[in-house]
Amino acid sequence: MRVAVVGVTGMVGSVMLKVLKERNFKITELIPVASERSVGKQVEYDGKEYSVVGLQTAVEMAPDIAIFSAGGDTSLEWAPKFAEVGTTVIDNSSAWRMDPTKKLIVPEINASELTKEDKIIANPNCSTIQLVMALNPLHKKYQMKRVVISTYQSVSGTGVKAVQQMENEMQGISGDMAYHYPIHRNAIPHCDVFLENGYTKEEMKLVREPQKILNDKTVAYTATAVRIPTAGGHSEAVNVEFEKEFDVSDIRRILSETDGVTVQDNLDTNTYPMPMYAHDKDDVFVGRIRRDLSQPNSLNMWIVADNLRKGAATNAVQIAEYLVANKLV
Ligand code: 2RA
Repeated sequence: MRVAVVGVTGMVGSVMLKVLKERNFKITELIPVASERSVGKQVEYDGKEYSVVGLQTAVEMAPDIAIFSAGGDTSLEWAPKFAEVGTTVIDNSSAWRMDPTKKLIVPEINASELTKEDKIIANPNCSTIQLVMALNPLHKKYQMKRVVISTYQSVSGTGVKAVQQMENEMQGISGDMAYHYPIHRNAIPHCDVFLENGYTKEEMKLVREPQKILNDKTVAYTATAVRIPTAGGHSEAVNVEFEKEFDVSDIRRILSETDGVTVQDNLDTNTYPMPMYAHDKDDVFVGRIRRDLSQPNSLNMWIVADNLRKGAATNAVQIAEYLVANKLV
């Protein structure tokens, strides 16, 4: 496969290369793509050096697959140009996610929707992916009614500038600010931009994307997204109300048997998921599973995953693997 990685110099882009190598994705030619200011930089992949090229050059090379992590504006402008030359685009930005003509894919849930005609495929938001990985098997058996999510999101979700701000503040160094406020020893209830309805864009992703991925608009979602000074991954406190009565031990069994999900839930040994231990892993970790004593048919759980891996790069590579395995590219 001739594979372009667009946004190769960013945090997700570098994790993308790592995951492609780890999973031994069969690449005959890697095309590292970045903005004009990075053209010519050298990128090492699988023991070989590759020169970064610009977007127009990459389009003219017509790769089989282009995995984008370069922001929504770049994707809106350039994904269609790649598609026109026959490239299948897997995009990590929010640009195409809610477009009714585009598929929003978590391979373990809805990869079977994909066809040869899908030339621009949307990768869901990181906090959405880890959420639906846990919700999907439970929804199938107990039919969700309403989901309340509070997220505790790593600074790595914002990018290099935010990680640097946190590290500077930890060392008492002043520097560029990725956020309006200090993040060290703080929690900022403001991920992405505010909308007219008082939610942030990040929160509305958690309201809308799960309905599309699980193909069920009858389930109501609400969310509060908070940035906290961690570097390992995103955490979510999730409350789910089901239509049907459930047994907590059956919830644990279902999650334990779900590919891509690891249950870490033993209060006797203080076992529960934490971002520090989810870092650089591909599974979605679920713990603190317990009945919500305040209302019938309701459950609380805690979900943690590495937002750069299953939340972005690994999910995108898994989509590419599915496309190749099913001869859709
Ligand atoms: C964040 N999910 O964490 C968003 C974008 N990566 O900021």
